[in-house]
Amino acid sequence: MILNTIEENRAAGRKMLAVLIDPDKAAAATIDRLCQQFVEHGAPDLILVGGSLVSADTDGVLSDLERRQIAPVLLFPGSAIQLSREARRMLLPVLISGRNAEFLIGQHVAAAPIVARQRVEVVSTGYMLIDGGTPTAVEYVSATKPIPASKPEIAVATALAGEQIGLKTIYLEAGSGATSPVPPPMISAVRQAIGVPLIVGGGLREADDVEAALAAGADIVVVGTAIERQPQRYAQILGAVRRFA
Ligand code: 1GP
Repeated sequence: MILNTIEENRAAGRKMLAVLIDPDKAAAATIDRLCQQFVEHGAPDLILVGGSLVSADTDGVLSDLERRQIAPVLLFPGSAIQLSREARRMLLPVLISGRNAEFLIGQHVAAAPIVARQRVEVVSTGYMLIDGGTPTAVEYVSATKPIPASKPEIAVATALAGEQIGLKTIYLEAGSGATSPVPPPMISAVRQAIGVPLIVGGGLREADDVEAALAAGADIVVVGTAIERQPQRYAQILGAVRRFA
C-alpha cells in the first residue's frame, strides 16, 4: 500500500520526490524524455498524473507509465471526470483551504462509487492552496481563494483541521507554475503542528527551492513544470532530495 510506504519513509526521515505529469502539458515525446532521465539518474519515488483541467488522454498516460514500471503512479485528479480505469492508486485532494463545497465533497461523492468499484487505493489529502504570487489554474477552476503566504497561522489551523477530520496527508500547494513556492517558514509551522506526512509543491524550480522545502519539514516535494520544460534539471532536483536520505 502506497500510504504505508509514505508513512514509513516519513518515520525514517527518508524524503521523497514526486514528479507531476499533467497529461495536457506533457506530450508523449516529453514523457519519453523524462523517462530517459529517470533511467539515467534514478527513479523518482512517486509519479503523479493530473491537472486542474485535463482534456488529454489520461488513460493512455497512466497505462504508459504503469507499463514502464518506473515508480508507483498515482492519479491526482482535479475533478471526478478525470477518473480513469487505468488508475491503481489515487492522491485524492480535498480542497480544505477553500470554501467551495464542490471541491470539499461534491466531486468526491460523484467519484466515490466508481473509485470503490475500480478498487483504487485512495490516499486522501488535505489540499491547501497557498498564494504563490500569481493567479493559478487551481484558484480559477476551483473558484477558491488561496491562503495568503504571509499567514502561516491560517495554514496551521487549516492543516490541523484536515488532520483532525482524518485526512491522511496534507499538501501545501502554491499552484503549478507559481512565481513563489510555499514559504519555508509556513512549511515549518505546519510541520510542527501536524503528525501526518506533509507534501509541498508548486513553483519548485531549482535544487535550492527543493532543499529549502525539505529542510523546513516537507516529507514529499512535487515538481512538475521545471522538469517538464527542462528534463535535464531532473538530476539536480533528485540529487537535492537524495542528500536528505
Ligand atoms: C502542482 O505542485 C505541483 O500540483 C507542481 O507544481 O508545476 O510548479 O512544479 P509545478
